[in-house]
Amino acid sequence: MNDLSRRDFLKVAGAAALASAAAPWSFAAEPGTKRPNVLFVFSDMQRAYSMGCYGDTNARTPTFDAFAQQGARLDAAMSNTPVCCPYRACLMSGQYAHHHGVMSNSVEFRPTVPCVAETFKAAGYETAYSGKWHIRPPQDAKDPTYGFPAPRTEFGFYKTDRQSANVTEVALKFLADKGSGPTPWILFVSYILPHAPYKAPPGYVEHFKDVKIPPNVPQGLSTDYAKASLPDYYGMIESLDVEFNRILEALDKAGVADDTVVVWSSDHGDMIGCQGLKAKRWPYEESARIPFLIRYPRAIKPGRVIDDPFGSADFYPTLAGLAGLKAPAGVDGADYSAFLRGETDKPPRDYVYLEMQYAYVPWPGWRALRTKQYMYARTKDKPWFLYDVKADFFEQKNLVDDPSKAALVKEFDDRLTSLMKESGDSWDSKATSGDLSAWVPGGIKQQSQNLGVDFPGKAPAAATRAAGGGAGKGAKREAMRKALGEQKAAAGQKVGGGGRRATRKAGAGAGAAKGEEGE
Ligand SMILES: [Ca+2]
Repeated sequence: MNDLSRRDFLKVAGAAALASAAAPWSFAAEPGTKRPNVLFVFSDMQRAYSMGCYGDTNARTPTFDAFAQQGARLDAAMSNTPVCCPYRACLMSGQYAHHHGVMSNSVEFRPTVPCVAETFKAAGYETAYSGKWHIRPPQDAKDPTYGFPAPRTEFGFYKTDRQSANVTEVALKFLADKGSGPTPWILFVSYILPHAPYKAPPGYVEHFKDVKIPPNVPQGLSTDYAKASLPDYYGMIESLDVEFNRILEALDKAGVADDTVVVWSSDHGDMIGCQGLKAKRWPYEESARIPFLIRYPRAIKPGRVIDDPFGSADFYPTLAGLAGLKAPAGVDGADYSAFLRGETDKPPRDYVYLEMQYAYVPWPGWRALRTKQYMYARTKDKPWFLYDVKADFFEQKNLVDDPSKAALVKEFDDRLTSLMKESGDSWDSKATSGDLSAWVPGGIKQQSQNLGVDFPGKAPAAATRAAGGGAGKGAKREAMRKALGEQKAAAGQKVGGGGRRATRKAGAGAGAAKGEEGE
């Protein structure tokens, strides 16, 4: 450790307790030592700006906030394709959607590389998975789980279960049985919360009665929608904070916290009225930017904050790198492990490439490029937006038509075009399986999930009227009733209910569940 890093460490660590730990992170990966365990915990539909450690004063997240101080907080972690199945396929394979095939939900996963659990298993790791899977199948023991245990085994629990405790229990049992054993392990824990429907477990929503609405939520329908949704959204996140604490305590009890790489992240975010939009599949920060907190006392400096872009395709090669393993050739992601360990100041890439073929904008969707300072997105037809996310956190000033930024827009556009080409993506990229008829031009998914704003493609007439486009109160009431009614209807559904049938449904892809639950 050089003097500079020691000074930095002491500055951030501060507390005597940490100082007395003799900076264990400086003694990384000695040859011949046991490889670290990996505990990857993630939620569903949790945007980065939803926790105290990410600056959100609405949130009550003491465990996440303390955890962020114990490791690194990544401030530009992005979901390469911010919707359920594409993200999960990306997480497992380290490949972009146009390579692993899952460009939308309900599409067959066709990785052309060994997946993350296969790589760890081949290196002698024990593997385990608990919670929402959503890459079909697995339905029974013969179905592939890409290196994880078969379904319905003790540590192969593939269930979309809104009772988070059920998912946690499997993890706690694993940590008690295997946590301190001689074999290194990799455990994924996958929660469905805070996914819509917005319904917090009992006892939480009361904490968020005075929730503040973000400044990029337009007045009117969008604000009403955010007010109706956010208290439960934050309540669900607080309940996850409690679950995560249970897991961390079990890890401590097993005595292997220093020997384990622990991550908290999410598959994508949720607009909840920001920009006048709902849900995900959007290139805006609330949809595409995800939390990523990582702790590994033997190699990652506590309290580090990283604003370099880091994408979900990078997770697999990076976790492998932290364990001294190598992801196979053919993954699209890059290995950030040397950067996270502080061995270099330069990350392997300075951008994240984002793609969404099946988007709420007209076919064939959008592509985007996130750098440390900017987010640039375009549709096939034209540039859509350029935001300076450093200066304009809530993306309220679109620079794409600003004459003084014309050269910058062109630079981003050229770069995005060449990245598309380099990686073999194109505006003609199409999924090769699954029923995607709802997404083709004129399909029912086009131009939905908006609360009356204008975006590429024409907004539905009803929503335009409701946003104040000349219609009366009746139309507005109707649009609000519809927006909130969809939520209530979804809340009333039995989701991933229980037993064999529910497990099959959860594993069977988006077509298995109604409405947003499938995403
Ligand atoms: Ca999701």
